[in-house]
Amino acid sequence: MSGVVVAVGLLGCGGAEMDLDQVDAVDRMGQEIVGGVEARPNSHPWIVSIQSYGSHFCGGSLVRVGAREESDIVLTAAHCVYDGLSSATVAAGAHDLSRPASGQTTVRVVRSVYHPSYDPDTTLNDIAILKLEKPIKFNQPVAGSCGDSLGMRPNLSTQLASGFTTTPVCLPAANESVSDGTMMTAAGWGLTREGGYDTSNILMQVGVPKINTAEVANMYRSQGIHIDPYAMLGAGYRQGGKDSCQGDSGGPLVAPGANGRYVLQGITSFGIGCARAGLPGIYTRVSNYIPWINQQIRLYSSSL
Ligand code: 4AZ
Repeated sequence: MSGVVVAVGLLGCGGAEMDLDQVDAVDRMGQEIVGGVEARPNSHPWIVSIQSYGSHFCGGSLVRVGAREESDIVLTAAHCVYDGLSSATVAAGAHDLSRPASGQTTVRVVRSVYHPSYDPDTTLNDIAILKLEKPIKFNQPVAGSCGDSLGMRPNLSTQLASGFTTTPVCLPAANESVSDGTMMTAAGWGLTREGGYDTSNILMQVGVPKINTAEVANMYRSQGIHIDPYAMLGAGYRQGGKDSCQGDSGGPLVAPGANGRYVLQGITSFGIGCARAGLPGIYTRVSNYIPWINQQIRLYSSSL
């Protein structure tokens, strides 16, 4: 964990008793969301829970490594792996970690590689890849695609029953930028309140708009933290209340791209506290790292 990282949470979780209509799916992320809510199962089919001895500690995202409908590469945050991994596994296709569903797969992590310029003091370049012992098979609706979410294509609801649970997220174009105000969705099993003790068993999500980077830099400058405009992006609300938190690190921050497919614009990285006013969540700006990501995939994937 970085020194500046403090526990944050997806606030105001809905609880497992909510019915599906009240649960925010990724397709509805443009709407007003009060705190975080339980994710509709399978609406983040690229998300994985990274675990040590079976306990969740960070999130990650499955990415496509070539033409095959499987992947052995997960993107996560460098601070998740910087101190080394012990008996690390990833769970894909998961929703309630306390009740593994039939579509859930757990695979061992055989290697982690963090960005060579990752700086644990400034959290700059907070990105890493995990190589899995064996590839996780996709069961997505459209071969060769990425970023398909049930939430955004409700007519795929029959796929839910047939186990549409694992799909790679799309990567942004190199240096692509996200417009200020764009609504994005962060998801994870992290703390549901700042200072909380247990991470969530249930996958939660929260909608957070992108905030202008100069403004984010100003907010964090008063805390002595430098926000690099190429390497980081900030998302959240000036008044606080909705955010990612400790344990969500490494997980996805997605925005719909052209054609409606979900693009991994951010990797949950750090913040001061969780959901505090004037201190939005900071995410690794994935579009700054496309050549590095592609190089790691070529070096480490066995599925190419
Ligand atoms: C953490 O400690 C952490 N609000 C992750 C995300 C945020 C803060 C802390 C952003 O892993």
